[in-house]
Amino acid sequence: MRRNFLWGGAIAANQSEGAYNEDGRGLANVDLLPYGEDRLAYMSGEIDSLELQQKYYYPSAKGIDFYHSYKDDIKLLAEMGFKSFRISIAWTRIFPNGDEEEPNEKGVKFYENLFLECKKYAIEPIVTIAHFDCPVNLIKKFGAWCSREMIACYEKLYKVLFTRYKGLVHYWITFNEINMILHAPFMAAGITFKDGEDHEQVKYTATHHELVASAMAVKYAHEVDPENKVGCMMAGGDYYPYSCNPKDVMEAMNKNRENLFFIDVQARGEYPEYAKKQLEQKNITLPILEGDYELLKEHTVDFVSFSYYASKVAASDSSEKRETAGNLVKSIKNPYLTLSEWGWQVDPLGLRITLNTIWDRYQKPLFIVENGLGAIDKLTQNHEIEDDYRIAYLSEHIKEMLHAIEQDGVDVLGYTSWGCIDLVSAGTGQMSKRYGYIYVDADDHGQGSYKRYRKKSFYWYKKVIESNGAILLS
Ligand code: P53
Repeated sequence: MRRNFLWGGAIAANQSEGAYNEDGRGLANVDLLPYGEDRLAYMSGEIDSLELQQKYYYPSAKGIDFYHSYKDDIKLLAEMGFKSFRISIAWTRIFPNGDEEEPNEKGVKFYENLFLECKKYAIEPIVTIAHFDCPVNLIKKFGAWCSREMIACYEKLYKVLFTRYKGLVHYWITFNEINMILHAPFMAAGITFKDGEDHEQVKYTATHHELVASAMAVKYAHEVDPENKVGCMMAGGDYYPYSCNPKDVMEAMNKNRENLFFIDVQARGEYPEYAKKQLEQKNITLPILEGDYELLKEHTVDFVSFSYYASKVAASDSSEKRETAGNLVKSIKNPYLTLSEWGWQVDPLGLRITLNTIWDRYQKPLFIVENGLGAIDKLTQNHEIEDDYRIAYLSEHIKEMLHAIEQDGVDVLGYTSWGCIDLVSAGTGQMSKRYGYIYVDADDHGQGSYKRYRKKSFYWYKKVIESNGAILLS
């Protein structure tokens, strides 16, 4: 176990800040995801408009009002003993249209103040540069990441961040869940499709641009400050074969590669042969320019981070097997596992397995930057929340992480559980799908006092951090 293990929690700008049009902030793809049944269509790029519409309620507009309450919120995190706090930058606070010459000073200042607040409590910020955000102007102008022009806009963004926050931030993540572009292209990367377009071609074109942008960011971060550590981030969780039928094993291997492909490029610095072959077979051509391969090769990431909510199951013939509900990343139901209230499979041992898979493949320090249970909480009249189910979920998962570290020798930098303070769900737009140690009094329609209350898990996690995890193993 590392001496300075980075215990903490994670949030993202668009799910927490709110204040979507304050202090010069511009509109982003993530603002356009409505609450309700049309949300999924929007996430996947079936969009009828790039404007906000009267007929919808947009939960990100208000978030949990973190933009105004961050000082009090960070104080609560400090009370739990947080060593780290993962946040993300709202791109359109820094560059409202994405292509201005100069950044929006008010936006730059907001994050500076936030980092100073963290510093006050010796909390290390872990900063995701793009957690799904893409300025709407760049979608209209260029078609987002489908265009190479995006790289220069992203470059502008990270240059401001690395120079202005030098010394305040040491851990950076270039793109949140970079593989999510395959499953929710509009939410993850601002991608919309034109009629007749080959979706896979579009997605892998955008992917190449993101991978190049990511390598450029790594390069620049190291130039500005050799203390900077830059990581990639994938939506993790291994696929298991449904059975020992070699066909199922092969299918699981392919499914795993579909996700690991991104990290193979970011951590090893080259397109793996299997990916080149598969893209070729699908007639997909990558928009590779001279110098791209060298850049990818020379500027690999310092650490590999990932989210883990569940393992998944793959079968060569899935027709007769039941799929699980709820998650964007499809899986067949695993008969050995229970499900969360949202139909996500619960598999603590799967976290140890996933850690080992990634460690064996890359031999770079790992960081679990998301993990947690989305569940319904009941606020009692005394403002108490007895979230024993969450404590059970988290302790089982953290225990398996500790086993991976202590018994398997996996190098883990830290653990930031998802939604340490309740926030808007990315998948559903709900507030009622809660992950936090801190309850936020708000409902799915934006009604409530927005007051914060400590849950039972708050006191539990404080003890976990205090003991550096030891209380879970005794
Ligand atoms: P929610 C599923 C759907 C959307 C985003 O998800 C996802 C996933 C899980 O892989 O990824 C991450 O809020 C994401 C967070 C998100 C979290 O999972 O749908 O990085 O932004 O909130 C949890 O329950």
